[in-house]
Amino acid sequence: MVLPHSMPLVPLPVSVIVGDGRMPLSQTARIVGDSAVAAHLIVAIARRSGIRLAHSSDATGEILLRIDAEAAAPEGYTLTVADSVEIVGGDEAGLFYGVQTLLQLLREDDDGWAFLRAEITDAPRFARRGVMLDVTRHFFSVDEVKKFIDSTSALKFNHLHLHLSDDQGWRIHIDSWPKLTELASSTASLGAPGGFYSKDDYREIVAYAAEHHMLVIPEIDLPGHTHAIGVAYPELVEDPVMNDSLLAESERLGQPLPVAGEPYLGWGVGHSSVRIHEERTYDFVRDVVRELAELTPGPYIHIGGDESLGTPQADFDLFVERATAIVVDEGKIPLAWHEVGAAKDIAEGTVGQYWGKTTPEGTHAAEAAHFVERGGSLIMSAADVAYLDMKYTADYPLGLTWAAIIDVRAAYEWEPTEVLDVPDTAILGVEAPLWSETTRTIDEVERLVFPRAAAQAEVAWSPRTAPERAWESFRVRLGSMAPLWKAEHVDFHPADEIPWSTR
Ligand code: TNX
Repeated sequence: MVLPHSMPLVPLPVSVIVGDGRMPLSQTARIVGDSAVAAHLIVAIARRSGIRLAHSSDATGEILLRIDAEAAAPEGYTLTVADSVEIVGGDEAGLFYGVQTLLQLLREDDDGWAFLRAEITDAPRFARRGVMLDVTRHFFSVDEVKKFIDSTSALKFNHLHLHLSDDQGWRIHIDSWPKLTELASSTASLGAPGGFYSKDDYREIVAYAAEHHMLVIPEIDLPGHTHAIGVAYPELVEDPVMNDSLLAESERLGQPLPVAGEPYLGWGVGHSSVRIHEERTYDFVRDVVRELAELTPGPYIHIGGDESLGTPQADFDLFVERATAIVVDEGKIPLAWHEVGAAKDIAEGTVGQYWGKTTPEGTHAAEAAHFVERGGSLIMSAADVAYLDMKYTADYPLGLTWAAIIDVRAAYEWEPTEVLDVPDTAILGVEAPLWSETTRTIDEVERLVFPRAAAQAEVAWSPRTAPERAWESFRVRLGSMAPLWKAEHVDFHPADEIPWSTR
């Protein structure tokens, strides 16, 4: 009998027929086909096994890679491992994902390296499978972001949301407002060094992401989370407005309070707002959105909209209505955190990002639903399951706890279409955010992201009703990712819940 979790694959493919035994990886095997994906496969196999395969110079070889739009859905693929390997992608992305699956089938046993035999047909459930990296609370270099792209694209994530501005710093150069990076980028949380991306740096990230079939979504958080803008351009930002939770948390954590015009080193939220009744503010928003749109091949610009706690509701509504319209004017689709759905006249088609809990509280569900009423759709980032910055256990050294303590099982066991009362078709997919208040290095980021991002990858990719789309199967399959992560130097949290395998 074939055990349900007998193939070490995450996310679970649509259909897997387990084959008989293994196909040894021979030093002389040659790869035929599309060169970008082939080059990627050669490097990845070499890093895992030390065996460096060659690219075939003619049409013959043992590992065949090709694209056939008739043979598989967009982003889908078929993969056969028998006496040779064949991967047929429905498109480039599909071929890339087929290669990721093949790398999971590559295993070392007592007889050496081999591919497990299988016949797989696969395609994603949701078109949008995202991760977010907060580069404001702590800054991560271009190379670190590339490493993050490597490790998340291997799980078939196809969007990278970069949170580029917040109270603690502005991280992308804007030609028309140069003081943003000159004066407001050099610090981060708790005195950590800051940093920013030049436009060339940013283009390099976008291009690298594209090679890994990820679209970059830039976020400029507005109208709140804007203290840093005021460090560069004081005329654009109101004086800080304290709230009780900011005061209490700053006291508890021994963090400084925000002071107008000075870099903010704490991580309290809700104290800042741009000046909503100044026309200059909208010149600023338009310039920033225009320059970001020029750098962004993907359709979305994210304008934030969360936690504007000191902003009167009428002002907030006015601002987000104007800001979403500006994004549309500049040729992009606005994306915003769910609070923006409180405003009646947000631009039609604005996409909302829901970050409330799996049981919605207060006005969150109604705000999210309003995006759908305006012809938009939703991305699900339910904070009590999908937030990668929550602690695994109460005593875990990294992370926060405000939304929940999220062990791997909790991260896995949720259903994105069952949180809100909207049609299933309104849900574009899932995004797992990593907020970086507590993560000073990319290794620390990885320890929060892995393995829980793999849970979100499966929620977003795999068919909802497959028998193996269940915790008991997942935990065993997840355990088999350890040797792949080790080979790629991905730092992961070896959670007790998972039977980690060594090869
Ligand atoms: C809430 S989620 C925030 C962020 C924090 C995060 C920490 C959201 C849209 N806003 O400003 O970094 O909590 O978990």
